Amino acid sequence: MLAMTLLLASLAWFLGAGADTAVIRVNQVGYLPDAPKVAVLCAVGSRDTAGTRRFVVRDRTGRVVFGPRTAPTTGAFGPCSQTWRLDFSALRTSARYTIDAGGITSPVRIARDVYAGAADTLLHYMREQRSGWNPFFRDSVHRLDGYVIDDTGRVVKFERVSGGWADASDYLQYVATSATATYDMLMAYRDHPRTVADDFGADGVAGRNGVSDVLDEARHGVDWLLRMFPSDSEIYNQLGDDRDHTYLDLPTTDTSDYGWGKGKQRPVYPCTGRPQGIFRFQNRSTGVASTAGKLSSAFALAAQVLASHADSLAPLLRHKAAAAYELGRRFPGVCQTAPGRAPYFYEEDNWTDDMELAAAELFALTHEPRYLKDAIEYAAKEPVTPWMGADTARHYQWYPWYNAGHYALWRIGTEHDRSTAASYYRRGLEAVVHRADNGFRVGIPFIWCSNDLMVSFATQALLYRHMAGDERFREYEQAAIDWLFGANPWGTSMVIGYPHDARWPHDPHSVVAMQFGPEAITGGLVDGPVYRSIFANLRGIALHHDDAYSAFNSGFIVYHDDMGDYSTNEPIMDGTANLIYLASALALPRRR
Ligand SMILES: [Ca+2]
Ligand SMILES: [Ca+2]
Repeated sequence: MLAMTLLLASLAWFLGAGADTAVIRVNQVGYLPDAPKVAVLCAVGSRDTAGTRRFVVRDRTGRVVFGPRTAPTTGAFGPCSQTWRLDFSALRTSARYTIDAGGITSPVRIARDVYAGAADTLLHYMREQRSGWNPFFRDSVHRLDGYVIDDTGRVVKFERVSGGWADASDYLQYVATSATATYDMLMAYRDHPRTVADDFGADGVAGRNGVSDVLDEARHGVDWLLRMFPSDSEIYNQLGDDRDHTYLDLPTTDTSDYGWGKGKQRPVYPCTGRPQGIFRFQNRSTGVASTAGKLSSAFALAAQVLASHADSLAPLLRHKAAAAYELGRRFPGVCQTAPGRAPYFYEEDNWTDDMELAAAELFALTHEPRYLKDAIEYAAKEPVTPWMGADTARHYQWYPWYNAGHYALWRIGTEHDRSTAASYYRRGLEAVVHRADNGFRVGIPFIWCSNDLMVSFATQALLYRHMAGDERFREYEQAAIDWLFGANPWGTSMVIGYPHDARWPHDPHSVVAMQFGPEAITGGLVDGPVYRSIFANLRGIALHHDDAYSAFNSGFIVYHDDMGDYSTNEPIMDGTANLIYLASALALPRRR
């Protein structure tokens, strides 16, 4: 009898625990009326996971407006011992609702304008990251940049390269990520010019200047990229190195010492085509084209966009785009970032993607046939960005995360080129979708900066849908967007401060956030979840407080809203810019 009582008690506890820890995860921003709409029900640690689940959607008065519907099980994923996809796509009326699956509930919103202001919010983070004059601090940041160094670290000369953006919560700066970010924002302006506001001036200070704020920010990037390519024969690739990580300072009072005094000049690494690293570790650089191609792409698109604004910079950009491209032709191969004291660097292994994008944009700019021919040839060398379909990849091994060159080629090519470019995207999407047979419909590898991959998958899927008129990946495109804004095991948006009334990262790896509160870096996209093995093996990671998400960190991937976890909770500049394009594509044009 006692045994039976204990058995019943433990059974009751188990069922109770299962009910207590089942959660509904949704896109907290909301859903567009014509988009797929699927919430994910996730049971954690419960054995009560068999069978279908019934759910309804209620309006604000509690009236059932959708369902009951039955959701089939979609298997275990990460911490979820079982998942169910609660598909309410057929509900298209704009309103606020509650999804209810047997008493487990979540608010949800449908409206045409759910993404209004999204790109503007992301741009807040870009402005906060500015080097040179910084509108957040209202002060100059790293104005002594920098000393160009040789392979041994010896100073060759001083070059004025202050400007650009800090890459993440450290203050290193890279042309690879900055040129890609610049291109992404130029592309957002070109394709969706009316979805971003004009609330800030060119210097990032509040006040209109008659220019879209996304174009203001892109132009800030262009200015720095020009400084990093001052002559037509030498490209500078990187500003600072990981000696930056010694101190936790604000950018305005950075006391990093590169051997020339605390807070003084920072080293400028040129692209040499040779392995670099002045201490124990070296990168595996083989050429210049990966960086040259990105510079050329940003300059060529900026020349097109700024020419229509009668901007006096346009002729120079046209010249620089061609000059950078010729350097890439002469020195094929990759120009990786340089490690300092730690073995980490951006291990980019591909460069034909960068030259393809440059060639396509140069053709769009000049209409010279040789550029179109080159773009087609480069495109065929790497139809699919290789992380797509893979389990893992090295840090920034395949960068940019999606190949905007195929879309650029589609815009300028013949019917045959267009269908080929679309087929390249389709192959990549198929490879990811093949791995996405889970309740969250995600198939990316959870390497460091997984959110970058998620944004890029969604962007490639969105572009492909536009290019081919083919909806077959729509559910997966939406699932990636939903993941970024809360339809993930942790139920958190991956963007700091957005949407403001939802769950988002409050304790990011950032000195600025630590000193001024997380709202100071509103708009920053954090790295996102990683494989447990990555978190366990990176150097210097220790959580600073108890893990609020411990119940959801029991699976193969982990995410911590904790300052101490630089692998999952550090905002990233290039990822944020990447998301600006996607956000601008999802938003409605503004009324002027
Ligand atoms: Ca503006
Ligand atoms: Ca590349």
